[in-house]
This record gives sequence, C-alpha cells and structure tokens, in this order.
Amino acid sequence: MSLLIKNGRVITATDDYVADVFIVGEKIAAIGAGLPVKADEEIDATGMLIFPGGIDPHVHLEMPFMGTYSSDTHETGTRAALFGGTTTVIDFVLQTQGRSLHEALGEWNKRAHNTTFGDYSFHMAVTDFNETTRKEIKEMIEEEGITSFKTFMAYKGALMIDDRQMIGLMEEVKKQGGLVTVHATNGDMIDYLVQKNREEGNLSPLYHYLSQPEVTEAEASERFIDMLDYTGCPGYIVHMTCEGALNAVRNATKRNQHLFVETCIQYLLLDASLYEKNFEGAKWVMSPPLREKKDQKALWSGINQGLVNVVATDHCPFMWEQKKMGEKDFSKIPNGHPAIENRMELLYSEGVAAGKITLNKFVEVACTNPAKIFGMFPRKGTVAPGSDADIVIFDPNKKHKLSAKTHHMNVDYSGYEGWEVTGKVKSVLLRGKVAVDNDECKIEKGYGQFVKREKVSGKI
Ligand code: DUC
Ligand code: ZN
Ligand code: ZN
Repeated sequence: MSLLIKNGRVITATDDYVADVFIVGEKIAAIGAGLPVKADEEIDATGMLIFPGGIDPHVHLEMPFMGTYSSDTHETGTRAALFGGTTTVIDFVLQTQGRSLHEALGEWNKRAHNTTFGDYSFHMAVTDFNETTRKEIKEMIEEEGITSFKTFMAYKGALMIDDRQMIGLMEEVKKQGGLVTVHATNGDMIDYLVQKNREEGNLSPLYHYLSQPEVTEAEASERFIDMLDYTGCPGYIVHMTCEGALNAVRNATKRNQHLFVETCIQYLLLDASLYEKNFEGAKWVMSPPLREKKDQKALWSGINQGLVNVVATDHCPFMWEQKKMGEKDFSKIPNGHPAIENRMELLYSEGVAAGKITLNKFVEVACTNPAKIFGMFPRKGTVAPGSDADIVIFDPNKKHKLSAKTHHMNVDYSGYEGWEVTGKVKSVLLRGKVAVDNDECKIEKGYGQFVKREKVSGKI
C-alpha cells in the first residue's frame, strides 16, 4: 500500500519547505517537490502544514491513584490523543512498594496489549529501590526496551523514595544506559503544609495550591540536579512549573549536565487564579499546582532559550464525580487534569499563532525532542525518509472551540471549555495508515503498537 501526500508545507524541528511525501507501507519512502511516483492513494495537502505525529511522553492512563483510577484507559486515551495529533504516548508503570518491577509491568501490559489505538511506550516508576529492583534495571533496558525510570520526591507514604534510594537508582541507571526522570517537589514540606491547612480548617481547592509553594519545587529540583551531577546520570525533570526551578536548571547548564526539562501545556497557559473559584477549582487540582503569570513568562522564555526541552501534558483525567471525593477536603481531590487531546492545538494556537515560538520550535518540543530524549529517534519524531509515517496534516487557519461536548477524552469536563483556538488537526497518519480524518477515527482498537526504546545517550 502506498500513499502520496501532495504539496503540503513540511515542518520539522529544523526545516520548512513545500513538498510531496511518499509513503510505502508503514514508512516514509521519499520526500521532494513534484515527486514522479504513482501511489495507490493521494491526499492533496495544499495550504496545509505537514508535521510529525506528536509524542506526549507524560500521560497516566487507567492509573491507580488516590483511591481511584484515572478515567481514560489505554484505549480511550490513545484514541483521544490521535484526534489531537499525538500518535505516540509514554505512560507510567507504577511499581507497588514491596513488589517487583516485572510484576508491575505485567499488569500494565495486560491493560495496554491489543487495546490501544495509538503507539505507546512505558516509563517504569520505581517506588521501592532495593537489591531486587537494582537487578531488574538492566533487564528493563535490554529486554523490555524501557529505558527511563520515574521517581517521585513527593507523595509521601505512597510513591515517594528518599535520597538514599535516589542515589542508588541513579548509579545503576547510569551504568545500564538509561535515564532517571523525576517529579521534583519536596514531599516532606508538602506533607507538613497539607496537614497544617487541614488542621486549621482550610479545606478548599485553593489550599492545594497554598500547600505546594514554589520553594517546594525549586528546592527539590536543585537537589535532584545536584544528585545527578554527583552520580553523572542523565536526568529529566517532568512537569516543571516555575521560575525558581528553572533557575536551578540554568545553574546546571554551567556544569554541562545531561539534564532535560519538561513543562506541560497547562503551566504555560493557566494560572493559580483558577483556584479562587471555590470547588470548581478542583478541575485544576494537579501536582504541582498551576502557578503565577511570571512563571508562565519564565517557561515560555525557557523554551526559547533551550532550557525547557519538551511540552507534555501529565494527562491524568478524573470524572467530576471522582473530583468530588475531595469536596470537603482538598487533600482527597484526585490530582490530575485532561489534556492529551488538546496539547498540540493549544501549543500551536497559543505558541505559534500567538507569536511566542516558531513552527520549528513547536515541532522540536512536541515531537522531536521527546523522541530523541527517550530513544525513539529517528524512527519517531520527524518527517524524513526511513521514519515511521506518523504524520499530522494540519489546517493552520481553521478556528474552533474546545469543549467537553466535542472532545474524545473520557472525562465530563474540559479544563479549556469554550477556548477558541487557531489551527486544527485535519488528518493523522499512524505508521502509514490514515488514523483520523476530518474528525472521524479510521482505525480499530489494537492498531497501536508498543515501542521498544533504545538506550539513551543523555544528549540531543
Ligand atoms: N500529578 C498529577 O497531578 N497527577 C498525576 C501524578 C502527578 O504527579
Ligand atoms: Zn508528577
Ligand atoms: Zn505525572
């Protein structure tokens, strides 16, 4: 089966030109102006942008968390992702404390195998680092193609590891050719502030925000970066939200550290004033919380300065009934926010169309860098001969509104209800197949494949 996408404006992290893209089977076979080829099917992409399928390296699908499960499964989440131009996601396997990494992987494999629409991979979240876990790191990397290991410096008593375990894990991961990723906030400080607010009867969503001040993130980020420097392990800080944490990264650049930084679309666009809406603020209860306008500015600058490498989502949706578990106590509101479907269009609209970042930067942070950092490049993350034909055909001028009434995520509200965005996904190809076309899904559940990843170099 072959397909010719004619006359689109091809955007990669470095290039911008009008050409035809010729696809044979699952791969891109050739790119050039007026390609003299005959294909089984043709798509006219005149006036459209052609960019690589988005890669969201931070999603939680059917995640057991805070006494419930995130409401998008691997099936519904990867399908919604495709509608929004994201063709590959990286979900998190969570080790249960006292159990092995293999046991956890077995559970997640059962959930994702033959159920996904889009391609996917896993990070392994290490919540209990001990001698058994140490031995499993090499097997995860070499046999399973899972090369990134997530750690939590917060969620005390559930997911958090201490600095002793962190150093041990970094040493082992470095030795085996992987990457340590981190939720970098100070778990003990947050625990203290949460308890204090509860005792004082401060129970509304606003106190979720006030229990995680900027210093809790800046301190943990700096500590993580120092431990990385000491061990020489490559690292990646997930969902960075604030100026204080970014300043710690700036210092690391002076030491030429192998450090990558991710922010999420919500931290670029939304701010903490949303927590003043009484219980409606629960829609944006996530950790870390939304911050201030000055932090948004710092993050956009960080993207342009190359300090922030990736824009992801931390997609972790909960139905409104689930959010209501914390109606009387903010600390019981399941943490998380839906965005897997909205990331690419929001970043294009508020980033590129609004003049904050270039088209090339958009592709770099949403597609290419996640592929490079996590060992999937050049198979994923670019439009080039030999790469998987994961392609978005995008109408840059079409305006539309985001709403829970029209989105495909399995969640009954939108964090962006009524937002008008410029630019819309028209069609999406996944490994050569049209997966979405004009708001219709064209593939079946189970088409998505697990992506085994390469060892990481710590450089991009
Ligand atoms: N933060 C969230 O808001 N949800 C899932 C996990 C996390 O770290
Ligand atoms: Zn986190
Ligand atoms: Zn997360």
